[in-house]
Amino acid sequence: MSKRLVIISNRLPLSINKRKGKLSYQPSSGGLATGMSSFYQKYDSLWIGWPGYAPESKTEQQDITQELADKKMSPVFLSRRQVELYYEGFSNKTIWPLFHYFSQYTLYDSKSWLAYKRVNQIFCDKVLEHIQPNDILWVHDYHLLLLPGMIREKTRDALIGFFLHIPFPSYELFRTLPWRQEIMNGILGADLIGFHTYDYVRHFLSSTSRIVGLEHSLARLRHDDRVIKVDSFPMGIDYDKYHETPKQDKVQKEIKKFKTRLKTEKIILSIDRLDYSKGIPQRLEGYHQFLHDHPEYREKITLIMLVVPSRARVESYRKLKYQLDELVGRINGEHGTIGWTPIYYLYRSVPFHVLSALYNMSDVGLVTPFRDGMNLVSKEFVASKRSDKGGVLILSEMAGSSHELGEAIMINPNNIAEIAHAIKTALEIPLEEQKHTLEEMNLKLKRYSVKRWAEDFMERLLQTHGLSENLASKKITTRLRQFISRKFNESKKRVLILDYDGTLVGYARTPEKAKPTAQVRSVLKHLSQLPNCMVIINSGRKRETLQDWFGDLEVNFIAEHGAWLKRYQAEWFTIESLNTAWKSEIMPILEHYVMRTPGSFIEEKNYSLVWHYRKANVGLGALRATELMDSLKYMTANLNLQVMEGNKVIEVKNAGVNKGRAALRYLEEISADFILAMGDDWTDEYMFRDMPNSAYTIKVGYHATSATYSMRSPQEALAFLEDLSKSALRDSDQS
Ligand code: ADQ
Repeated sequence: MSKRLVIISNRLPLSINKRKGKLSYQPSSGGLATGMSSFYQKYDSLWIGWPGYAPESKTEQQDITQELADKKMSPVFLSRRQVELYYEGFSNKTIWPLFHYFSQYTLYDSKSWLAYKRVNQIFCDKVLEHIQPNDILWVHDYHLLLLPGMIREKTRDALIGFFLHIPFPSYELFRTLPWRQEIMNGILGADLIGFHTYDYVRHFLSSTSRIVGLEHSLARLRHDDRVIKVDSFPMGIDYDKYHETPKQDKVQKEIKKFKTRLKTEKIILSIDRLDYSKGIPQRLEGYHQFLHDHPEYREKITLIMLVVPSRARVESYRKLKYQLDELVGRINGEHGTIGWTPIYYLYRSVPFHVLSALYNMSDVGLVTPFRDGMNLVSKEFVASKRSDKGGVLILSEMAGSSHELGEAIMINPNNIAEIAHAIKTALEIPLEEQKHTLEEMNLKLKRYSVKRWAEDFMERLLQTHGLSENLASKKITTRLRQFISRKFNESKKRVLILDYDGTLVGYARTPEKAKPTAQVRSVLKHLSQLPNCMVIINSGRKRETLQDWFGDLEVNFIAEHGAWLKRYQAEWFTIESLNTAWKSEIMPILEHYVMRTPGSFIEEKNYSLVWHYRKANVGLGALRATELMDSLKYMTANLNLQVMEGNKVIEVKNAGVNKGRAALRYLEEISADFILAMGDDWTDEYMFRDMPNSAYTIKVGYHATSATYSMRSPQEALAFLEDLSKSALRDSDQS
């Protein structure tokens, strides 16, 4: 079956109007719709979303559904109340302000949260109504943060991508949301989570670690036996459209018209949706100051300010509108002359050819948001320029696009004087320099267009799903379990090599809690008492600890990651005599890190030193661990030592000592016909790799591994071992 792309976003890419009792449908040519257009040919497709229109009757609703089905769209109809609470409420009064760092506008209202959940559920139901086995689902933006998780709950195997078009805030802000855990789980339902910039990726990963306790490795998370990839995909624009349209006669006519009317030498352009995140008042203040500081420019320049009405039912937006009206009036009143208006202010949406004319004819693009996920206006301004003419972009460093358009004049939107100064600089940059800068920026925008962006996202989504499938393929099945159990019972000489922490028990935060439970001891006892069954506990723990916990059982030991061995009823011994003089050199480094990382501590073992940071602050611990790894690698280069990173520990020990080598020492002495090795962390990989091909190797936890099979958790591992001992007993009773 061929693949189908299902796009799910708050709004469908069209608007519906009713005039004289007749419905009309206008497609919207927003960036997203353009980005997706290349897939319409490649895949069959469907777009699910709210049509932004409330049908007046059931029949009208059916007519719209029918009409949209022909356009490969499926509408989600919302009641007036739902729009008020979910869209204007939770989406635009909670998530939008908080994610843009406007905590003063953020409302924490449980009623709108419930409506948000409800509407996400309605979207989910609509998706489930349409979904087919091979579909690729791509969920968009902050209105649908819960949707990936809701879909995942119903269809474990769905392939889901999620892209957030606005910033993801730092953990300090995100944590203020009372519903942070549910929102996080919602997003984590996706296989691929995309943001515009790497900063947002970082913020998101910091929240997953602190809120859900998920640690990433190279921005990959393992969650619920899936691999989730988090990555940045800076959204582009339809470059050719913006670059070519200004050539059209219609646009050129528009430009002429504007120029004759304005009569000034230079034009500065400001275009936004009406939003407090866009920094429009500060921009006006900057322009005001510029006019004040440089009277020589009066009557020579005009600022065209185009503002698109938006979210007019939300109070903070209405207030902003009054503020702008007042500011524009004040500046025009103060500086204007008969025949010259400093600010040409339009509060409306304009057709594309007018937009294109404005972009093309303006000398300076002034883009000063406080926060902006990406900001397409800055890209559109650059792409609409032809390099033979020139043009200068002034851009806020808080816009996502500032990462790509580094050649622009960067400003801090809170610094009015800097904005004023940037305007002066922009007006005076020599034409040659302008052309060169534009060329550089145009090149980047052409290369990473919105189509490339969408293709890139889709390609990565399919790859990530492949990783999950690979992981899933190692998952042990009931049949395999039974097979191993049968082999175990049939064998004459059986060896079980078992790691302890993370394999038989979960990781404990205190030494007291790390002790073996009665169940663990009982399973080990029964296994070790089976005829011809050798049990080896292969742990990183100190030999004294193992002796203390399991010394009374008929088990064998490997302690300290292979430095010490002990056969049942025999003495501890080392494989070779190891030199530990290096400890005095390494210890001061670790002590330094203990001082710098509250909560961390050092454990000294006979042949190794371990720095533990499980109890340190998560972010700080990870940061210090990276630093420590770097300095240790440098320090140990000539010392025949190895530095190993385990689960929240860094261990330094003599090279050549590892769990695999020690396990082989046992295996060399007996000819086993059944070997089972189980472990969970990085250090156990040595053991998995060194085992003979005939051995059954099982990784506990769904992580990348060289073991043949994976199991979910220590509970599952313990239950498996318990079954093994019981079935062996049954088997021996019967024979
Ligand atoms: P927006 O906040 O809407 O988008 P932006 O990226 O600048 O901000 O996109 C605005 C779009 O509206 C542009 O394509 C622009 O051409 C168009 N537009 C603006 N004024 C117009 C007018 N008067 N008439 C007609 N069209 C007009 C959100 C995030 C951004 C992110 C985008 C895409 O807030 O950070 O870049 O999504 O992910």
